[in-house]
Amino acid sequence: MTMQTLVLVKPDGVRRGLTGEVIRRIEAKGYTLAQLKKLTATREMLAEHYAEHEGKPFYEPLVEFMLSGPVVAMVLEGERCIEGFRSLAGATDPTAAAPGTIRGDLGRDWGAKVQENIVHGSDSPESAAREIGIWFPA
Ligand code: D4T
Repeated sequence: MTMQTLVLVKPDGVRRGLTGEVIRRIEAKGYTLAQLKKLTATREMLAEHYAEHEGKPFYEPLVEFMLSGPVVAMVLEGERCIEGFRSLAGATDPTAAAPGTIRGDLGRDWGAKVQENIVHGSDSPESAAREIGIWFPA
């Protein structure tokens, strides 16, 4: 089966008008956009999506941030697209993320309780399958 990954342009990326720039980088890299939609998440979706972070100090700020506006959700396809998109996105902390990456070029620390880092990408085939089920239910 073709490898797939879930990508989100988070509320900061959508608010700042960076959706097109993120898609441009994905397409320029050569991955296929299999599905795309704009939506506002619910608390239920985020509780599932971020279950691994429940109880951490940044969990509540993270959920509030992800509820603060619409996101653009995408399913990408392509050989090794999970690691490929993580490489395009760069490190979680946008201050430390390498220049040339989405977070390194377009993100910064705004002094908030949670890092606003523009995009999310699944980190394994298992996460991708689980997350695609949350954002694109059958
Ligand atoms: P996502 O999941 O958004 O693609 O980001 P990462 O895979 O790079 O990071 P993550 O799941 O570890 O964290 C999810 C989300 O929480 C924010 N965060 C994370 C934060 O504000 N402070 C922290 O210490 C960590 C670990 C950033 C992304």
